[in-house]
Amino acid sequence: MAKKPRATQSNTVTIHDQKLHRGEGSELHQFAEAGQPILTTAQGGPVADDQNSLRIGARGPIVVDDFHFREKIFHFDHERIPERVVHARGYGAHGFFETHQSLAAYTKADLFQRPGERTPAFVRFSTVAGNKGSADLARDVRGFAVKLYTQEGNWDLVGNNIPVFFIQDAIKFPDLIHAAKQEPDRAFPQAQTAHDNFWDFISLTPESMNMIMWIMSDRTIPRSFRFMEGFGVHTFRLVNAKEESTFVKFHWKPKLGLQSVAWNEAVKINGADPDFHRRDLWQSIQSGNFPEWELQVQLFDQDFADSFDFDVLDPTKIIPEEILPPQPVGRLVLDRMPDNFFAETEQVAFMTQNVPPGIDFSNDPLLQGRNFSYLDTQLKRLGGPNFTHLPINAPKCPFAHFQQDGHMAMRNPVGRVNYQPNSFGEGPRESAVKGYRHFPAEEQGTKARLRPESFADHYSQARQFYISQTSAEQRHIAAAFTFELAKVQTSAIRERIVSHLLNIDETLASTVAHKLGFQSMPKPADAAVPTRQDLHPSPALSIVERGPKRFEGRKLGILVTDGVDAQLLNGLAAAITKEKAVFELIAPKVGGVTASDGTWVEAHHMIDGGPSVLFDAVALLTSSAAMDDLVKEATARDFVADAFQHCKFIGYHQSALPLLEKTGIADALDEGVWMLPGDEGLAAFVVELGKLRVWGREPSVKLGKA
Ligand code: HDE
Repeated sequence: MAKKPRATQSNTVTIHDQKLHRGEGSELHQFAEAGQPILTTAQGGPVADDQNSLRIGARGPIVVDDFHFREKIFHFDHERIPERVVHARGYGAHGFFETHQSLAAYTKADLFQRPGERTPAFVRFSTVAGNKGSADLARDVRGFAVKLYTQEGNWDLVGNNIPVFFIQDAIKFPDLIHAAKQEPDRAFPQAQTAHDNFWDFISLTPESMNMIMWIMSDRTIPRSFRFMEGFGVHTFRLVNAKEESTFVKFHWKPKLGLQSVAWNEAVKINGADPDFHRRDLWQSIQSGNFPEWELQVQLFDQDFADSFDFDVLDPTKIIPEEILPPQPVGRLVLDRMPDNFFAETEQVAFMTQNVPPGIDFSNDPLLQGRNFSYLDTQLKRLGGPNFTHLPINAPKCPFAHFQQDGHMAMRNPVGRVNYQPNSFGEGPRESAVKGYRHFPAEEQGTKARLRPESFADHYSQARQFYISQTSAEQRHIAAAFTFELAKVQTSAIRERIVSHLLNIDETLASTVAHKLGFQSMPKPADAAVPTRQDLHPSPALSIVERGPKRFEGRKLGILVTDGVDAQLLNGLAAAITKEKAVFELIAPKVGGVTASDGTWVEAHHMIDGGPSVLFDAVALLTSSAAMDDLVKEATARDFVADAFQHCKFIGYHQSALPLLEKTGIADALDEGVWMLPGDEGLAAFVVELGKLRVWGREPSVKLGKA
């Protein structure tokens, strides 16, 4: 039987209340007997009436005998577990990692031995500061946590979409996070760093300057999880079968290139679709467009580490790819959404200390601190030590140990023996050959609370990041600093940040100071080490330089009206599909429109619910007859104005000219605004879309010339 009758059924049940309690041929029973399973309590007892609690008389009190009611409400009351203290809002998917190049020379880790080998994977992306229900497009670092279910146990590479971090020592993590999250007395702002506490802490923490440049760049407003890089951040070790160690940094590179949104776009997306990133991942996986990343490794030895300009143990520094080119190892593909968000994405427990034999840690103090933290956090969040019994956390390789009992134990040792050594020859034993052996690094030194001198340069790489950006990206960084600091009420904090910026780039500092209305410039911040001017720009640090070459994987929003030229619409739809991109139709009414050939075209959105910020480019396939009404729609004008302001490509049917005029852009049409089908044809338009943005337009849009 179809699901729909349930609602009707429940009404019927309410009306026939008395009849049900007597159990006389209740309709619920008829329903269940017609093919659906019978509803039961968690103990398996069949339920006769799930609509009314047990009471004395129709208007009398509820009685404690109602074990079904008690159990149902009890369970509901306990549905929530503590959200993650950081990275609370996240979204995950299943997939696999496929090794392409054997890394056997560097590591004995089983998953890297054989080209072609696939390892099951689960990945969770997240924002850091916001609570579970916050919006996707907050300006924030994105978590990029990968669990690989290897044949030698789970390997968790718990990374971010930015290769550096704010702090050099894990002991500062609670301070950083307290300052970044909502202020404790007022509980706002949520999911935002644009407030006094955050910038106060940052202004007093010069080691965060490199990270701050990344945070103020468009890296923190990615267009999609699918178009961002992931980084292991720390230096790790690979250890091979001869027990030789090589240092390594891990990078995930998205196959479809990097892409971010504009800040003004992010602000609007958060209102139009707070689940923008979730929906994007869901839609692409459900439609078979599986996101893919290449795993690349930067490998180096102690000699390189000794000769490198910065300390490889300092997590606020990168090793530029131009100095140490990363090598491809394999690919990560996400091809399946979880069956249940809570069971998998919420309960997945990532832990940096989960490493297989052949992968080891370096002395990065942040990494070592993390290795402490992640086990604790799972105990608190998941309520007991048996969280590895949850299917999402359980290894997918054979495992055997004597850990037993505890809350929710689902697998206890079988048999008499639960210890070793034992004289019965029962149970698992350790293996000196196959077991994990920590790299026998020689360590010595004085026990003290120390920070190495080699961690002291806080500005040089921040400067290098800035000078590696295109001019559009540099403008965005200046605008982001201005936006954030304009929300800071304490002027001394604003000044302190500008004093740091003076050590990074004077033009950036003065632009920000000017926009904030400073009367005079502060002095540059005291620097332990002067900023190096000799570091070369690293194009790998620019999103625009690492953008896609094609429109593949992107989304075109097509605004249609009654009378839309059917041939043009079909042609554009075909060209977009051929490009492996997708399109959605936006219409004055969500039902749809009648095309020029009389066919009915269903729309995906009404204009109000489908603003152009949700799309990578737009097309206006209107008709003259519909124009009078359309130009009067504020949402239609916003659709065009925003697309133009956000430097997007716009294709239009000539009938849409009045809409361009009403929007005030008819005089400003540039190479990004195409009349369709145009002389060059639709295929040429779609090729052009691969550029994603007309950055040359941006200065004029900002000056309000348009
Ligand atoms: Fe985390 N971090 N972190 N972190 N982190 C957590 O673990 C912590 C750091 C990262 O999708 C927590 O299960 C400390 C760097 C991701 O479930 C917690 C320090 C990087 C996720 C924790 C750091 C990360 C977390 C909270 C300073 C990038 C989400 C919930 C030393 C390389 C994983 C949880 C998921 C989550 C501690 C710094 C990435 C409290 C103490 C650096 C992607 O254990």
